[in-house]
Amino acid sequence: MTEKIQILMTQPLLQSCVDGLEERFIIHRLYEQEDKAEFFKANGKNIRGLAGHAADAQLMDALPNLEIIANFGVGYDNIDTDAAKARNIRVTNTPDVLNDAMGEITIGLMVCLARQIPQAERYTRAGKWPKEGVFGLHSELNGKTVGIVGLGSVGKEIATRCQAMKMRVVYHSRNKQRNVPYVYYDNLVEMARDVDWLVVIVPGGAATHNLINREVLTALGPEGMLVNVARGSVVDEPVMIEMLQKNEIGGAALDVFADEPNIPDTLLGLDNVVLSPHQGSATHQTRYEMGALVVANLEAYFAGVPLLTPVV
Ligand code: 8YV
Repeated sequence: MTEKIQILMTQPLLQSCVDGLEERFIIHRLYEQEDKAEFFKANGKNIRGLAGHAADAQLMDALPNLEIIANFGVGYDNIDTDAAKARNIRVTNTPDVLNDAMGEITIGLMVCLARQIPQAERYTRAGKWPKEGVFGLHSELNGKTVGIVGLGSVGKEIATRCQAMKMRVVYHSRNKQRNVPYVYYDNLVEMARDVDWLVVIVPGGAATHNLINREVLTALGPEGMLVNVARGSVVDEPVMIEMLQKNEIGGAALDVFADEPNIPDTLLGLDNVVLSPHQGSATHQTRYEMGALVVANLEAYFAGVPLLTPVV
């Protein structure tokens, strides 16, 4: 009987994913190791695969026989792909299976922000309705223009749902896409100036760091609404907070933050924001599919068949 391949889990993962991994591989849990240096000394050489959300060059060096990193997530900005390439390590992610969940949460956040549902809920629970009267009026999505920053597979799901909300959709991305019925802007600032809503869904990483900066937010303006379901790093967070405080942008619905899970107190204290703790893909069915893809990629690699969703 051939020996089971050894896999390192860098973070706790969904139980169905862990079960799938355990069926096929020997699993080591890095997050349970008190003495990591000792752990690497004893096991580092035996580990051939990694499942988790993050891997830097230092971790790769501690695993000299690592062959594949299966990222639990579509975004792989926490994986040093250059370091992986240099060491001949393959990298996979979990695209597409989360597109619908991402589309849904984006619309949910937009409706919450426009209609002030969380604020109204807080008002109702605090018993203010009988004491202070009706909650007040707010805006709606219908008839507004939304600019999508990053029209990838998730961006497209957001776009069709925005159309269902009777919004006009335009987009900005590095290149104009063929067979897309939305107006394209090659200039992000110009798009921000022309839209009521800006929805950010580009990959994280150096190329998009602080893409949504003061100039873009100033163009979006005091009535403009920002939605970030991508990565906290894509928005200049201190600038966004300052502009929200001064009502220089209308509001923000945020699922992602610069230093998760830490959110600045100034942001937590604002009433023109809707905050969500990185819940974009967090549904039972989507996370199950993401976990299954992590297992399937590792299985394919060690069976010597093509990877299902490679990035490197
Ligand atoms: C998850 C994500 O938060 O897929 C991504 O890029 O950000 C999310 O789906 C994460 O990867 C898994 O916990």
